[in-house]
Amino acid sequence: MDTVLSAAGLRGDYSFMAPDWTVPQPGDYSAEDQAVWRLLVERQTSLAKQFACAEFLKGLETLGIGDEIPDFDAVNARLEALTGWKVVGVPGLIPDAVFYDHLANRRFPVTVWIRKRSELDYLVEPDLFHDFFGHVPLLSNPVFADYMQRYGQRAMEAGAHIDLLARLYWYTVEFGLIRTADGLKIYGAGILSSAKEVRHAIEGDVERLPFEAARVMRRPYEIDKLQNTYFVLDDFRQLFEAADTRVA
Ligand code: HBI
Ligand code: FE
Repeated sequence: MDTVLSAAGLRGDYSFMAPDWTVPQPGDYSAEDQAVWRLLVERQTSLAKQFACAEFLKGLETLGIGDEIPDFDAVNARLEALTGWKVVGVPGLIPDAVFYDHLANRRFPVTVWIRKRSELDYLVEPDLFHDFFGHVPLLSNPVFADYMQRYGQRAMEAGAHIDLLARLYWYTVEFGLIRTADGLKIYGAGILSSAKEVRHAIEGDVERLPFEAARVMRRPYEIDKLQNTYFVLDDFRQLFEAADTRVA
């Protein structure tokens, strides 16, 4: 799906972007921004400790993601040493092709603004908390980091088949589950950054299917609602194979 960019509908400030749509991280988050970050981190970290895969929790710790809005440069110093990835600031949603190009070059776009307190449980566009807390920890895991780059490379050459790859992203990077020695765990950013979806994905009356790339690519998805189908990995290496599945 191509992310339609009607600047009118988007929240961020797109007027100072570099040619690659990046912007510097603001240095002046308000006390209210910090308070909203802290509320979200405390809520989601306690859920993650119970329901997230070990690799996610290890990433939170290794990258020092805690009670204050992370400094991109400080996290990048650690992240680049681990997997060669870095976080870049963006005003919000950016065109698919630009997004994929960043992934293909081990740059993860992170929205630089954070939601309002009134949006604690839901907001339409991904904000700083969803992008950073949800997506960045697993970029410290070598296998997942390799998958994300390979995904970006494949998406750039997908052409008409981009919808199939968008589904792969949706059912893995955003809403993926994984079976572990400690039981069913979460690795998807869309779940880990959501208050409601964590228990719904693990304990809810939903469909949980074994991960199989061709089946994932055939399964449409709906945004803006709790999912009712999840795909379950046995090992992150399956993702890497999926990224190389020939799409027709
Ligand atoms: N832009 N900033 C940003 N973050 C995303 O996660 C994002 C995007 N643009 C497009 C997009 N995601 C989706 O279409 C992915 O499937 C590519
Ligand atoms: Fe996301």
